[in-house]
Amino acid sequence: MRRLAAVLVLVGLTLLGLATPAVAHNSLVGSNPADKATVRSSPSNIELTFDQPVQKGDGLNTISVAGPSNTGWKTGPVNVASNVVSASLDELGPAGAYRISYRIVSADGHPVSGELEFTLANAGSGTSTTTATAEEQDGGLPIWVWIVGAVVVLGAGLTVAMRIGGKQPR
Ligand SMILES: [Cu+2]
Repeated sequence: MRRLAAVLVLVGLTLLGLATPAVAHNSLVGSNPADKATVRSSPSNIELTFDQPVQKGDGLNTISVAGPSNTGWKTGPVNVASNVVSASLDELGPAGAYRISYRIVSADGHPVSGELEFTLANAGSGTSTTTATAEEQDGGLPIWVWIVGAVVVLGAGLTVAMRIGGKQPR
């Protein structure tokens, strides 16, 4: 019975922990271009609208655009006007699927990132800046994953060492 109570408390705390960020963090409520939209020509600006104000600051908020074949496309400095985050966009190139990746700092100080997609119907005259955005790799794995990984590797190493040690009769 005591164990069951402990499990229920744990489940309750876990649910609370999962539910809290959704309430506190900013969430995207609209954009231009809209997610999954098809645009006739290259948009000159990207605009993301959130449900709460976004924190201003140098380098705090980023918007990047990737195109067909993992090409990168140049965006201007990120502007924050209350709950709207925007950046200018240089002319795009080939027609096809483009992806907008953003990372912003919520009103509560936590980072929020996400992606939107749009399709360019008519090719523009622009040229891509880079292949693949470095942005995405650095946001990938939180530090604790590396720590847990290191502990697992260490544990496995110790187990192997003890087994080898145990097999030797001398
Ligand atoms: Cu938060």
